[in-house]
Amino acid sequence: METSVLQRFRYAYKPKLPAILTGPIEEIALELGEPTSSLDDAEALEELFQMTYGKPIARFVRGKNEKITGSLTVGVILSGGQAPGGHNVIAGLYDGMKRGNPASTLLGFLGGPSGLIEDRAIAFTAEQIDAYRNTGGFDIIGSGRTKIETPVQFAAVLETARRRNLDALVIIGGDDSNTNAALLAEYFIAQGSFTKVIGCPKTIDGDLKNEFIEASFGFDTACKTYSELIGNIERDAASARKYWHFIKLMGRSASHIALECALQTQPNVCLISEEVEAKQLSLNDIVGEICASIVKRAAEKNNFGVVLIPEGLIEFVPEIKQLIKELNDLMADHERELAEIPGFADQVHWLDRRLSTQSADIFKTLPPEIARQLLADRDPHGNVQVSRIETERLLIGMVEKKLAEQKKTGAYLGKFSALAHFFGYEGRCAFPSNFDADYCYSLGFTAFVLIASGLTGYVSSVRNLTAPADQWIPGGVPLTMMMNMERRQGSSKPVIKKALVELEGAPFRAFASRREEWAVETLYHFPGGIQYYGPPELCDQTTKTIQLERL
Ligand code: FBP
Repeated sequence: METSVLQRFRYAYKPKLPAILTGPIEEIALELGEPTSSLDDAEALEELFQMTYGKPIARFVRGKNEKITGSLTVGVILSGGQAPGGHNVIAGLYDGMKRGNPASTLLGFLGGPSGLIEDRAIAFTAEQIDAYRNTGGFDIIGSGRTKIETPVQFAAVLETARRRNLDALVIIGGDDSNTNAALLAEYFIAQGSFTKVIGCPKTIDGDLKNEFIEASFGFDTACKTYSELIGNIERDAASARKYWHFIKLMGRSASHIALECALQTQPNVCLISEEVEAKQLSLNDIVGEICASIVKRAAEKNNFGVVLIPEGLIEFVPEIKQLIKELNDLMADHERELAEIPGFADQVHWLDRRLSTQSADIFKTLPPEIARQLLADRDPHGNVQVSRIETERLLIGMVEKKLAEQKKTGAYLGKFSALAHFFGYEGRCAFPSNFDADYCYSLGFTAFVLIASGLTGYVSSVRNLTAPADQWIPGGVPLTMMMNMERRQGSSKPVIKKALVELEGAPFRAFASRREEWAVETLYHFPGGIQYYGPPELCDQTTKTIQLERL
């Protein structure tokens, strides 16, 4: 395979590790704390996780660990959307296993959870691992979104684990995949299997975090990639002085990415879905906020600007949320009937008679292409695929209309010309920043120590992330500690709680304290591209979000 110059340099990069993981391997011992409890719904979860509930937090200390040098067979999967650094989790796990015992084998199951169900795997060689070190993407073994949920699927995974003689399975994924890891850990013990299960916190969305998981990997690189692009667009906007750029940013549900990019680039407007929901803002209110900035800037002859829109916004607008809920139910209950209705107009007519009056009215006022996108296929979890809904275009259309009305009354005298962008896939497979490269390698290595020490039902955790890497604190957090019960597709299910943007949190407060100024003035920030080589303050810093959260 031909390689770029940067790729060759990145192959040679040696990820930094927490100090305890760099010493003699047999001196990494475990220290277990007090029993833990779940976030909420302790009784129900204790009942569901009779074997694994309430385990103690694990940390590593210098001491004797006789188990660590045993030979192991471990399987690993990448699950869900790509996030920069996945290859380094695998490399860290592989290197840890080989340091423990050169005879150990790491199997990579292909295409995500379905590779486990169907038992499709490769045994990694040193050459393969070397060809993917410090690179973006999940192409080393691929990923997938299949959910392991039916008894048949659980039994198939158990069969794979038995056939392959797996000492452990590492699941690299987001909240749903780590919920699956918890269920599998419990199931394996209940079935008398010795296979351990360890999760790793992945997602660019940044919504798998809590006191012990300070960040999900990939968030740092993805935000830096988007922020570079936003900064470039801001400079173009300020140079050409003729466009308003509406930029939708990935993040299925939480607005962490939009918020972090706003902190890095200081746009004129950044919408935060969690605030929209908390204040029960309607689409018209949101359009009003954008127009207020446009009108004020136009008065200073600044007919240009930048608006950031979180991908999940549409689902947080109360009236649209209700509409989506009704559509989801109708589409689930009448899947066949609806599919047999030939034309879009007839589908709308069919829905119109079944939606509540308020939802039907909203549905009819939406531009046809947006209405069509709301009816597109759901993901395997039954969610609307928000990355396919062009919220940025919906808002541009509504803003245009409102400004035209304001022009008639003389309240607005400027010119409005808008361009729509969507940044999502551009950031998911970038070369991991030094932070993500180091963090992921440490997460993989930590997963190995947890496995070798005989733990199951844990997520690999590396903390103290705003300090230099040698001061990071590796360990394990029981998966049940991060869980509560939530209603999913009509019934109460154990799930790892998604971390949304907290309106009382330091990152949002930092943004809120500056946004009025940004809305009127041109105070753009230009972070530039990710720097991989140079002084640590340029290359190793993580996100503003984590820096503010850990102050
Ligand atoms: P994960 O939660 O699996 O990490 O994926 C997140 C994400 O990148 C979202 O930001 C986005 O909405 C979604 O994946 C897109 O999914 P797909 O890759 O299936 O188009």
